[in-house]
Amino acid sequence: MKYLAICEDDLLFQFMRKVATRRGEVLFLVQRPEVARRIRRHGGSSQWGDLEKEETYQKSHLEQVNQVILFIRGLELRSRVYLLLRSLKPELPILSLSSEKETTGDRKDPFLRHIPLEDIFQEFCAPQLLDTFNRQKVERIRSLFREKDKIHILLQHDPDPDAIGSALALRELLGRNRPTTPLVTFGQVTRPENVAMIRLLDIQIDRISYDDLHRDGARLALVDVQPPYFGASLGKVDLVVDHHPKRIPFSARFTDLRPHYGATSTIFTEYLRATGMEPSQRLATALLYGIKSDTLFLDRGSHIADLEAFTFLYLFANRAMITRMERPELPRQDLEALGRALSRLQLDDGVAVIHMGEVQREDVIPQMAEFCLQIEGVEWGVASGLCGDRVVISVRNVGYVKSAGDIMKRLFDEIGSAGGHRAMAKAVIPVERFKEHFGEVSEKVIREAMVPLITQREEESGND
Ligand SMILES: [Mn+2]
Repeated sequence: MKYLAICEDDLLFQFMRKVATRRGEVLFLVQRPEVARRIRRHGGSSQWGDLEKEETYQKSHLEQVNQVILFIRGLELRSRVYLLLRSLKPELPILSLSSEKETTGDRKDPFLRHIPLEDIFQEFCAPQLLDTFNRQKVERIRSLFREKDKIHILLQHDPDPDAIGSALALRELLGRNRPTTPLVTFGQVTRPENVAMIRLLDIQIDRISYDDLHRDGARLALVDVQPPYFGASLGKVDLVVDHHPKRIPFSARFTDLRPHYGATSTIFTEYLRATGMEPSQRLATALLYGIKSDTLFLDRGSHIADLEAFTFLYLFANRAMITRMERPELPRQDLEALGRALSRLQLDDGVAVIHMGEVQREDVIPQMAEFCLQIEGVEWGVASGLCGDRVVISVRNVGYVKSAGDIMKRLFDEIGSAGGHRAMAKAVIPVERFKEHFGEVSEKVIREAMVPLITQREEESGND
């Protein structure tokens, strides 16, 4: 392959030096003899001449050239050189570099490729700038804590994969471990996928009370959430790294908020990359799952940064394990309880109600409610079970119907805790209180309490 690089000075040579001196197949054609000499002094091959004269190209053996790289900044000279080249060799591939978007030659010329210089910067220099920016953030984060400090990494009430992945990454960046830097929450992990995640990756999340947040001088770091989320004051907050917009003001010693990012895990992946740390398989899996679930597989509100972080993590992560998290398995005993319940399944107006009796693991209940939605004609899935001394009821619907959260609140808020969103809700009621109120814990009782509220038409049920 023979390349001819046509340029005004040796800047292009500096860019291409590695290729140009190693392969020796790039001839630099410049206008001034001193530039040609400079290129030769650095090991390149060069010629000089008037770029607008045909004889210059004859001397460069244009007939043997396979490709031309054109790097002339002035638009007029560039156009004249382009036209001359075209008249000499109509099908010669030309790559043109310039600061304009597209100017040289004919748009329809199939053998002309144009690369704006800004794209080259974007591709190769911008990541470096981002790296130095992130490295500075990491230095700042590390300087926040002293060695003997205990750090609580506080997550939202029902920690999700993005928060969990981010918390693990923060711990890694600080070079710390579980005892000195525990993950804490005021609530607990409930979604089956997230329960599967912490089980498969052996992640411990401790429940904490407001009173214990700063016990024994413990420091406080928040990831994927901001202090106002918690309602009550958290005391002194050292760090907040999040991708949600700052709606309510708060103060912290260090904040890094990037609302245009799809996931907090993306920010932490950038931190890790910038410091040259290779994530362990466990950490990469957690972060990858965090990005994947928060962006609905790079769909919702995602950013090019999410895609780059995803690509980086993909190599290190255990993808088979992510598949297992997304399809959490049912424990055997619970499967039997489920089989019995399914055989009795009765549908009322698109509502499937299943009572599983005693279950080993609470997360099979929401999993079951979700499963019910896959049955033909079902718009609502209601699953319940007994976990120790509590009745747990989980509801899922197709989303464009009444609010599941409202119904659960109306029915169970007085005797237990109940709530949720339009499409998913949950109630937890002490068995004794449930019995006092409904007589017994059975499918029949739950069906009779819930189905009328679900199927009642809006106008009958008032304005909700
Ligand atoms: Mn998030």
